[in-house]
Amino acid sequence: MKLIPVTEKFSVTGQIQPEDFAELRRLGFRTVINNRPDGEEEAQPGSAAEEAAAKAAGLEYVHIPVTSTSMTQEDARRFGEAIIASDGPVIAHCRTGARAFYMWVLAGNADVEGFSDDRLITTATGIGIEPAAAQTWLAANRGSRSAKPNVRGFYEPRTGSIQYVVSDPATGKCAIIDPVLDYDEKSGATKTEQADKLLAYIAEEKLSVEWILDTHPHADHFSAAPYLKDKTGAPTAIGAHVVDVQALWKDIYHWPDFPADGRQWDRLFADGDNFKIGSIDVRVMFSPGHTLASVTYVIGDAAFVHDTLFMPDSGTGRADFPGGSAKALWQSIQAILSLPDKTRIFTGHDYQPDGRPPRWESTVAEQKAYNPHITDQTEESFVALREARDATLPMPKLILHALQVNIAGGRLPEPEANGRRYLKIPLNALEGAVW
Ligand SMILES: N[C@@H](CCC(=O)N[C@@H](CS)C(=O)NCC(=O)O)C(=O)O
Ligand SMILES: [Fe+2]
Repeated sequence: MKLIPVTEKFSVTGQIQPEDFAELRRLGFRTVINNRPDGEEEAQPGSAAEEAAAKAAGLEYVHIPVTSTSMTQEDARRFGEAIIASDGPVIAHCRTGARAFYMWVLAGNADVEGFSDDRLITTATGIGIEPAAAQTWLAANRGSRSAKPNVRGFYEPRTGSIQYVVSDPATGKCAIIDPVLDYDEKSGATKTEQADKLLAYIAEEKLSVEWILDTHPHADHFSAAPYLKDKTGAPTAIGAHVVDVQALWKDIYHWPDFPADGRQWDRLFADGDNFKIGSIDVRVMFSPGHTLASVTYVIGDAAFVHDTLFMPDSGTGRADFPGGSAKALWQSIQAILSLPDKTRIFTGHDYQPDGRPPRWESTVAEQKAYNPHITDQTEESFVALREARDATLPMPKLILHALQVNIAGGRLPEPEANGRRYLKIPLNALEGAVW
């Protein structure tokens, strides 16, 4: 068995035998991916035998059969997900290791890990692929695809929210993430200053908006998604579990006729859904815990993690809103941290501890090393810490204002007969009063 490490988490090898699986487990692997269709040659053990051997050795097993001419986007997506889902090193094999290696590249890992073509060719050569063949394959399949989007964050100081414009430098296409509609609760006034700033940047940079995305139904501000859709014509989207949040809050507001089916957005994303911003692949990860519907958008090498992880000096988002769960939040955070160490992490809020200037960008490696809610924590200790802290936090001052707007996709309530819009505030509906 010749194992070829590609990264710390990922290695490839040629055909392995059932008796090798225990040794792989001993070497620290947690998942085996088999990229060979059954029956390529007589001596091959076959997927069923490999699966049984993996089970016996305590390894996860994933079969994604491909040939060198039939590697699809969907295969690559499943391959990438199997790596993310694994709680430790992954070994992928085919006959020689070449297909497994190419699948790793197709799944976008080489871009995220910052591998140059030269480094990929060196790795390919170690697997036994001719350098010229590797070069030709990379030119055809890696191409000029940019996986490093430009990310511009716009800090909104009233609620400490960060809004993002994420663009593909190759095509000028962009997405807006978590835009804020300004609201002054003291006077009841709304305005579009924040959203207009995003539009001004988009115009200045000559970008074209492909998506208006929310990571979750926000509890502290109104979403400006409908305003921006009016201005740009771009579709709006959110995580598919928003219907669960709608069901929960329609009761709190006593709106029996509220359509809790997500029709308020153009698209609802399920876990693992893929789409593109220009030429850059986007993957949606379901990240519940802070809310029932939260999602992370992984856009090239950048993950928009909203209120799961804050900056490493600020810990994590709270998990005590209706439908929140510290345990689910821990699991969502683990999935985010299993992205490559260099992944850029963009958080949804910054509350400026000790009055430092607002910051919103970190990396997976920095989070693992410096976030006290992560470093040396177990699920149990995190849940205890999170719940203890949540017990001290008052509800966000706008939670009752914001949810009724945000479960309607950010639309303000319909005007009454006098042409004026009114919010509805339920009394004694939420736990967590701090007197
Ligand atoms: N003081 C803020 C608190 C907002 C808040 O609760 N933010 C959520 C994210 S939506 C959070 O996770 N906060 C964590 C914390 O305050 O430690 C307000 O009233 O708006
Ligand atoms: Fe939030």
